[in-house]
Amino acid sequence: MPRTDWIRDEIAELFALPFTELLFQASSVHREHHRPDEVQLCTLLSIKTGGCEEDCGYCSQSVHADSGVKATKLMDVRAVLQRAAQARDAGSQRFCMGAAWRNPKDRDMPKIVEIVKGVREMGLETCMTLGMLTPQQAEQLADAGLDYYNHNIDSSPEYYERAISTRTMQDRLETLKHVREAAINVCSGGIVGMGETRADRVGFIHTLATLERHPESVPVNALVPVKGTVLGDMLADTPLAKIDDIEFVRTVAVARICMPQSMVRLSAGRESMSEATQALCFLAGANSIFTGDTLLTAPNAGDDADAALFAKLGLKALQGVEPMRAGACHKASVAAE
Ligand code: SAM
Ligand code: DTB
Ligand code: SF4
Repeated sequence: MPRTDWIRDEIAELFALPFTELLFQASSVHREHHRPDEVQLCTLLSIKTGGCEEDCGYCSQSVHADSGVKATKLMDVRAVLQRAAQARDAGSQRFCMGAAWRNPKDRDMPKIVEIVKGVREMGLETCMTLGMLTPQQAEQLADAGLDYYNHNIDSSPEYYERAISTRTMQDRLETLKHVREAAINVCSGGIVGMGETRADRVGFIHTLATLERHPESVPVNALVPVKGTVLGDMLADTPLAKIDDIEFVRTVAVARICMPQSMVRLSAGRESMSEATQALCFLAGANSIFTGDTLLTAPNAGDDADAALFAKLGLKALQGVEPMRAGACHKASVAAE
């Protein structure tokens, strides 16, 4: 089991290493646990867009933002399955579905369950991100066969309350607990470049790396600044607050060292990242990306750009990780207790 007793000072020391030393350490850890030439391909679909009552300062889908994103209803099961088939045919391994909800209502659950079952039957790993869950809802998703649940802690506990006021970090951790207890794999990460300090980035990784079990997937998003959101507008007014590329790569490297077995996903923000920065992220231990032209509402790098980058770097798509690996193991250990 990887260590979960990290202290903040140790993580700060990793951040402060000479860049070449940090990358060497991260790359060495990466090679012990993963193939350095393989990257997991995941596809995202927004199954319910906009109109969210939460006030996350980065998000275009909040009713508190003036971003121009139109609210939609939950998509039909057939339409979702069509998009999943396209993703599978384009070589994606995991289909991640997001809903702009504070939490799903119980009346939404039958449709969500049908979607999970349908996507899974196509041979794709399934991931959902629907906001906060009750223990019962987590069980329903587990029974439907959901492989992963994405629920980000987003930043340090200290910075969290500056970015969001309608829920707490503790609420987030509660949902992660329900997901773990239902034996669904955990996907949890956050956003870098929201104007937070390095100490916040230390606190962010510390929170994830000291969970009882590390998340199986750790998405590291670079803020996509959206006009009309609090943080998007703040960055437009104070361009110096924008994160430096090297500091972003450092964050990926430290996440890799502190959570050696997790898949570290280079998530939002790749569209405006240079090939060289992305290459450094892969060297630092990122081994998963979102494919396609769109994330949930924001643009993504796109398949042509990714094919060109993979060809240049000699990277290939990771094939066939056994879904529910960690969850199945956890369920067995819970049953044995
Ligand atoms: N409503 C659900 C929730 O908050 O968990 C699911 C959808 S929410 C859009 C999923 C994640 O997307 C957020 O936790 C955040 O990390 C990321 N995200 C949202 N807007 C972003 C932006 N503008 N730039 C980067 N990441 C963003
Ligand atoms: C995650 O950490 N990143 C994805 C996924 N989980 C759901 C979402 C990125 C959203 C980027 C902004 C948008 O598309 O609106
Ligand atoms: Fe809603 Fe999720 Fe956006 Fe926050 S991040 S406003 S919870 S959709």
